[in-house]
Amino acid sequence: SASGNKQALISLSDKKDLTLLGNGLQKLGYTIVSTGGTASSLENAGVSVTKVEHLTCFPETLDGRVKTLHPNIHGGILARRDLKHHMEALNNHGIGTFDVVVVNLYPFYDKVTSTGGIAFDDGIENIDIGGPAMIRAAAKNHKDVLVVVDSLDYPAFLEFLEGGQDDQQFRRKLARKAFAHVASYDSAVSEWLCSLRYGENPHQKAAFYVDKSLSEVNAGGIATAVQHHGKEMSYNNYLDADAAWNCVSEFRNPTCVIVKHTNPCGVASRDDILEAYRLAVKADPVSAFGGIVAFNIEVDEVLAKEIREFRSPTDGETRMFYEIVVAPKYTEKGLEILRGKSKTLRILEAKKNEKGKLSLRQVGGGWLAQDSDDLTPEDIQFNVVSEKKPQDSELCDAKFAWLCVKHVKSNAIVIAKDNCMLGMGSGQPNRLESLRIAFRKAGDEVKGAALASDAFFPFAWKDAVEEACENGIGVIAEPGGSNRDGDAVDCCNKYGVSLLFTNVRHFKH
Ligand code: 93A
Repeated sequence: SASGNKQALISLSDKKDLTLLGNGLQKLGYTIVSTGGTASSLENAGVSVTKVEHLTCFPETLDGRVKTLHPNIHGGILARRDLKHHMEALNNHGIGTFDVVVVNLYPFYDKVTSTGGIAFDDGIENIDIGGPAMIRAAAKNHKDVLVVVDSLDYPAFLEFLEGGQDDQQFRRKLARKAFAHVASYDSAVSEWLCSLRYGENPHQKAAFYVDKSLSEVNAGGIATAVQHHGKEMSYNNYLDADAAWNCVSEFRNPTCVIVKHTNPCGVASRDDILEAYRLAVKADPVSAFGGIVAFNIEVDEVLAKEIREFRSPTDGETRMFYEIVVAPKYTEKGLEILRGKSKTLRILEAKKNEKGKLSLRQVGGGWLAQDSDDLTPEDIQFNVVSEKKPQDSELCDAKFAWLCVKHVKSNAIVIAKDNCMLGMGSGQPNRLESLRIAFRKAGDEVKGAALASDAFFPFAWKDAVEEACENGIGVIAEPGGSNRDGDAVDCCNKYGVSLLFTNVRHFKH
């Protein structure tokens, strides 16, 4: 040090065994330099101490965020004792060297995992910056600076100083421990930052992890979406936004998809995106309320206004409310208008998902992995197996319904016409029930519409296919492959309905 005394820098959040440490160092003739709280504790224990401020000639500032971040501190730790110009630089600035650095960090982990949790801002304040900087500096210069981060090491460390023998192995061991300590500290911060408010329900803790294996250039999907506005994304928000974005991304023409609880409840494609949006809402206005609205084209001023103003078709009065709008792009004006819809509305700008990725799901004690379901209608043959051949428009409707049904939970039935989903039935344990729900939702617009089924009609084929035909469906698309296929064909022939087999199934469990 400047005075010729050896100097120790001590800054501890956890003051356990501080007296042992302070007395030990004082007995060995060390000058002790400390931050505010540590200095007070040492003084109370009768150990003389110099305050850091005395060296920095600067008060601890920004509520303690800046205490030790100063060249008079870090110069004293980092200077190489074997380099003349380093030591000259210290001399010129009146900086003394530190031989010992003892630091433990703000108890970030304990704070954020404490029962009842802590507010986000409190978590942030518990991220230690100055402490890790001192620890890393001392560990880097461990050849000449001893670094201690664990009170359990105090006795061995004091013994080492007393012995007066240099031992680079011991110094290196402490340095390694110091870097490991800082690394795990930073990991805890990083993990905490990816945590969500809660999981599917408020009593479930949750976190969001981004897949770093995705290539930087193509990394798309909800994980990399930019949030322009609105409340923090929740666990369910991510699930629903993902479902909406995956579905809308499949369409080539301007399309709007509305999702509720991961199922599309409204889908429409139109050259005029305003009309597509209105139709998607109208498909099921009750479900659309509080849903996620996704577009596959830019949201401009006009569309944004429509989203902001559109009134629920259920009463013609209440403005529609949404959790999230997701689109590939927004105009400045469009964004501004959407921001004005509500404080909470989450506005996401997403890039297309990369294809050919692994999809993972958890079951008790393990993981299920599979390729993502990337098949599009272009990859699929719609083979006519009925006497009646579908008209071009019917084939078009069947393909549209097929794209929709892929994104509906099994058992999935979709009824569509003129690039618009009229009704859907999802998640029922029997296909007939899904079909009946789809018809109920579609109302009386089904004449000549297309019906898509994510899997073949098995045992209950007769009821299901017959009901579809009786209800006036014009074309049915299904994978085929049941040993009752012949009966389905006969039934469609009886009613003059077109039947298409795709040989492809789109289960979604
Ligand atoms: O807020 S900080 O990141 N900024 C600093 O400059 C700084 N210097 C030391 N935290 C800083 N510390 C930390 O303060 C130490 O790591 C230690 O945990 C704590 C000790 O403060 P006190 O001695 O006032 O109790």
